[in-house]
Amino acid sequence: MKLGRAVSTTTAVIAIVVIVLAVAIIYLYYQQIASKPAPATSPPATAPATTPSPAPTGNKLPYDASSKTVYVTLDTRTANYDFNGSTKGKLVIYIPAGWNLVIKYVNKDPGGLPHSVGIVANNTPTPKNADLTKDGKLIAWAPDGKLGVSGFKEGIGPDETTVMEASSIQKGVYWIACGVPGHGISGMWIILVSSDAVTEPYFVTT
Ligand SMILES: [Cu+2]
Repeated sequence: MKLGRAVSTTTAVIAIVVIVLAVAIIYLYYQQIASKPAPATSPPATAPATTPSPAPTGNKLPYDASSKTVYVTLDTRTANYDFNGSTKGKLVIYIPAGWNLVIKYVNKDPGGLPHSVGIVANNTPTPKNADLTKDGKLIAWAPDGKLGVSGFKEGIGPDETTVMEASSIQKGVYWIACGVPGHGISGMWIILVSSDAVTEPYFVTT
């Protein structure tokens, strides 16, 4: 009886020790898991989608600050009524308010059409008339020569060059357009912005 009880007691003690150890091991095991950093459940934070793009600085245009004059060279290089490859307002020229603008225009139209260049204080967002002088006030144009406004409508032939000079362009938004009948309404116009917010002339294409 005594021996049996002793064995039984020893067994019980061993069992308790085993249980305690088991509990301790399990406890330590879960402690270890808990101490590990939580796995990432989402990708690292990236720049928010709403981050604004840097403001377009545009492409600088040559100018002379002392005479407040901006110099632009335009051409027609396709048979699609373009200025420097752009049509329908997709080229925008920005100049400081009140400055002068000199445009050298070269007609390289491979289709051989005559073209001109002029600044129109437009009263409609896009050309509505084949005759652009009916869509606003023409404030400068070339060729002029002795032709007057008819120079704007007749234009220059292929491979010819003309120079337009506009003085003290008041702040506003204008078209730079071809005055040969039907060309403006076909897309041959870009945009000129004269603004107090502009300190150095530049252009953007869209
Ligand atoms: Cu034209």
